[in-house]
Amino acid sequence: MSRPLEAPSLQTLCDDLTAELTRDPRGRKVAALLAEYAAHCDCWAEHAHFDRAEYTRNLIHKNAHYELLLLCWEAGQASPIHNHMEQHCWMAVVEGVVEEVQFRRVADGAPLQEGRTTALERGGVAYIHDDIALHLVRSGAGARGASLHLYARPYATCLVYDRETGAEERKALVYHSLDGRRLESPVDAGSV
Ligand code: 2CO
Ligand code: FE2
Repeated sequence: MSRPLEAPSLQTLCDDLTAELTRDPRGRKVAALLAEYAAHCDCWAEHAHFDRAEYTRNLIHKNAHYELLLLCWEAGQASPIHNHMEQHCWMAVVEGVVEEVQFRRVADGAPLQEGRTTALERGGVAYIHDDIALHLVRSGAGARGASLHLYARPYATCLVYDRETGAEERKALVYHSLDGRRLESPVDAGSV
């Protein structure tokens, strides 16, 4: 049966992602599913919570196969340089411009080597895995941005890296909202 022409709902997207990642843990169709949704849908806005203090991680859906988050970046906010704990990571921009800067470790104690920078607009999708690079993500164009992030499988901690020394440190990841509800204080991603 052919697909309806109207934009898919978040529920439809999550169902499609579950079906795809159950069938293929490598998720070869995930980028196309996210791109279609990001280009045409606005219901991610129910999960948008911006914060001047830090970028926010808003949980949309989580199961054994993946977690889908909306990340909200105020102008000038950036993540630390980090890895993805051997998991697959896709990012699809839904508002503004979101930039990815890649980094590579070259030697113990040496500064990280900066790689390519990619700026994505609405509908643009990026994929990263530890085999490709480390990265940081930030808002671009001097304005706020928002992006959907799909991690397959879910992970609750990651390693963050000092740009000058390459030293790594484990960081616990948090959620700032669940099902669209902003939490008074962030919760540990491992507790949900
Ligand atoms: N991985 C970071 C996080 O989940 C965001 S950068 O995109 O993967 O906070
Ligand atoms: Fe990341």
